[in-house]
Amino acid sequence: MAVKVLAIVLAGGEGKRLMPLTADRAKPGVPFGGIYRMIDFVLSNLANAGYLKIVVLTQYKSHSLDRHISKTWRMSTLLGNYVTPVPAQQRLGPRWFAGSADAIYQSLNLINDESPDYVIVFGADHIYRMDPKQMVNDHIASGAAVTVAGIRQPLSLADQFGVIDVGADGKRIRAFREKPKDAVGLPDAPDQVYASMGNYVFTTRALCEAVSADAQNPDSKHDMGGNIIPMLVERGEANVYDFRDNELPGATDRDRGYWRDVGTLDSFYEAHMDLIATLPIFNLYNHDWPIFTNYGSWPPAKFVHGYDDRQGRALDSMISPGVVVSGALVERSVISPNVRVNSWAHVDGAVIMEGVSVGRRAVIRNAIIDKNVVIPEGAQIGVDLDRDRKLYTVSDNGVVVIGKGQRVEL
Ligand code: ADQ
Repeated sequence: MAVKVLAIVLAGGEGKRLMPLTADRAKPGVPFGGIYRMIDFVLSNLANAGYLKIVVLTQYKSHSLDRHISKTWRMSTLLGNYVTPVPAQQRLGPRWFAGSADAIYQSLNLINDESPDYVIVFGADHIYRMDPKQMVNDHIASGAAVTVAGIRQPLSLADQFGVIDVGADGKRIRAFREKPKDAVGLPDAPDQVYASMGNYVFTTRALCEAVSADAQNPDSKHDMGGNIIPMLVERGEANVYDFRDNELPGATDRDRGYWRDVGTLDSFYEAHMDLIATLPIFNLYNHDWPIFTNYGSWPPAKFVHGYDDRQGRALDSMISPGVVVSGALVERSVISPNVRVNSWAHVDGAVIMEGVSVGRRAVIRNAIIDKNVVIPEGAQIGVDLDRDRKLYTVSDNGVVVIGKGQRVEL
């Protein structure tokens, strides 16, 4: 008999370090790569693997995320398939920001209704391609209670991840520490740690028991990485699945094993720059493992007024439908639908979201511009960072970020 699998996507993250992009939307709902939202990556990975019973647990400012899910991820219900956003129900009392394990505890009824053999619990804010079926098969073969996806990451980032210590067999997790400040490197790579990707496969009964026991513990933060995984590691019931073992159809030598936690403005920006290289570090043009989305009915992008001293063109960039580049030059940028770039403007190294208008002679350099911002004629963004710091958010690496609805001064 076929194995029954339910997928739970944790999409309640607040994404404080992505402010102002998360000022009025949940982190998994932040637009990414011109036409996508972050959550499209995990949902596409699940859908491509044939896992089509998906519960998306939302919480923080989930309105635009809910709208995107219901618009984009409507499935045929004929075969019992669904992608359903489920808001937090606060069953543990009125503590709005109880953690991800609490979110699952509150959703036990959904698990009971489906009675799956295994439950996939994946995060919603990473940019990557992965075939989860290979991880599920690995989990089933091992007989573990939980399998955690692991990937090598720089030691300097250890305090942002769950850090995994594996036994001699390379599979059983000996110790798991959530965001340790004093991590040490791996024996064969002192500048790296083995990090949890925040993606888990559980045997259903083990998950239900673990979150139920955790719910009774007043000292717990009710967090998957902070409490549930360490609990199962202590019992010797947790395994790791090495992301390097995931074989993806259509992957190139360059983008095999690509995974980015875009938790900060700089990592969000850099992940966009990974898309636009001639041989991209992350290749969106892999049709064997498509990333699905829905961005409305825009006409094709258009480039006009490329004569006299005007340019009317784009280079090393991804330009979405509905964009008009009129007499302006766009370089090294990712531009979302319905953006207008006017004559003599120069956009270089920018991530520009839907509906932005860039006025004549404006200059935008190394910047992220959120939806519908109006850049007035002659404005300069990313040219004088001291000035920008007084008006906008500027990341550690000097990327200028202008939030949705923010007014741009001349
Ligand atoms: P973080 O991402 O820092 O670390 P967390 O903030 O709990 O952990 O977010 C994990 C996922 O759960 C995200 O997709 C988030 O949107 C979601 N989420 C958070 N709180 C939620 C809630 N109350 N309801 C629903 N969803 C919620 C985690 C792991 C680490 C691992 C990193 C990898 O804890 O061990 O290394 O992911 O990025």
